[in-house]
Amino acid sequence: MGRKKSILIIGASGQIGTELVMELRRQYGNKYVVASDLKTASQEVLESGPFEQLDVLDRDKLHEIVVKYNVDQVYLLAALLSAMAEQKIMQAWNLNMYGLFYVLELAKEGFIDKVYWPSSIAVFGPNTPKSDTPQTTITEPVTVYGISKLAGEQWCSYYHQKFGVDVRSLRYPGLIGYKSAPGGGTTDYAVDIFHKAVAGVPFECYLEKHTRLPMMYMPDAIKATLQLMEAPAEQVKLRVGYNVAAFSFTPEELAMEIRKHIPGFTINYNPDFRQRVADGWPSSIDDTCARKDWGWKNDYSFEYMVQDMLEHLSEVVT
Ligand code: NAD
Ligand code: AKB
Repeated sequence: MGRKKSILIIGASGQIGTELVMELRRQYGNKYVVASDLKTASQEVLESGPFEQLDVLDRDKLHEIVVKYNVDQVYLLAALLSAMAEQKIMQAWNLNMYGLFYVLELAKEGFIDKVYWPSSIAVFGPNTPKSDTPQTTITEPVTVYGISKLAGEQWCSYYHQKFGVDVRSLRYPGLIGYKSAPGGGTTDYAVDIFHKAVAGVPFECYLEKHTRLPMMYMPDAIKATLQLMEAPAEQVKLRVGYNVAAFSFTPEELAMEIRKHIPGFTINYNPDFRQRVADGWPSSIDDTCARKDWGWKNDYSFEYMVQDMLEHLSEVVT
């Protein structure tokens, strides 16, 4: 596509990064997509293009990499997610906030043209309308992660309004994929359950059976991300995170759907501290603004996602 500058992904070895790097490389060319993370990456990522070991909190090294590769876009994925952040409060706040500040500052100083920073349904809280949660509503999160995402959204909006930084954001729901493992969220059960099901072992769920949460299949999340980043600036009317939605389900409904393919699969429930986190989140999301502003539309249904996950994970097991 005639790129002269590079795209940098920070936190590239995580659940989203592992897939996003490969899709960006497919679209823009391997050498123009620089993966970076504290930890090493998958073989596929390491072998197909540049990789840099980077702690996003090392401001000098971040600057050095941006200059070295002539970076004009940054996807900042490094964060501690909800369950982990409840255990490591200060570490989560430092990473989730200062990583963002350092990238926004580089954009303000003219080193970067465009920034992607993911937010989450965690910006909402127990006082938010639970079903069809609107784009603009009560946001009173009661988790460390949610507080950091809400503050981050406001900083994105501030840097856009005050300094013209082109920063874009989505409020992802729980993401489900078979290519990479999730890293410490409350919605991780919805990935782990598939691995247990194909291994033929029972699944112990840390959420109770009726906990309904919004979720999305990873190909849709990647599509939404790239669509937002490619949208003409005038269509990106919100510089806080856009609500995006696909489907919602409870652990019990997910187990029932899996049982259509693996009849002997069993689940039991043993709720832990993550139940409180999930109880504060919406059960479904209204994403009208994303649909209207830049044409978002999900492709994958709940039923298709379950079938596709099981097919792909079974190939690995057999
Ligand atoms: P993840 O935990 O799987 O990956 C995060 C990556 O960041 C890891 O590879 C980790 O090694 C890296 N990292 C941690 N500290 C770092 C540091 N100091 N410097 C550089 N890299 C560092 O997370 P994910 O699921 O890929 O999520 C990516 C982003 O999307 C996060 O901001 C998260 O809040 C957001 N998000 C994810 C989901 C989801 O369901 N996966 C939902 C909503 C929002
Ligand atoms: C988590 O559970 O922390 C994430 C999220 C919804 O932000 N998956």
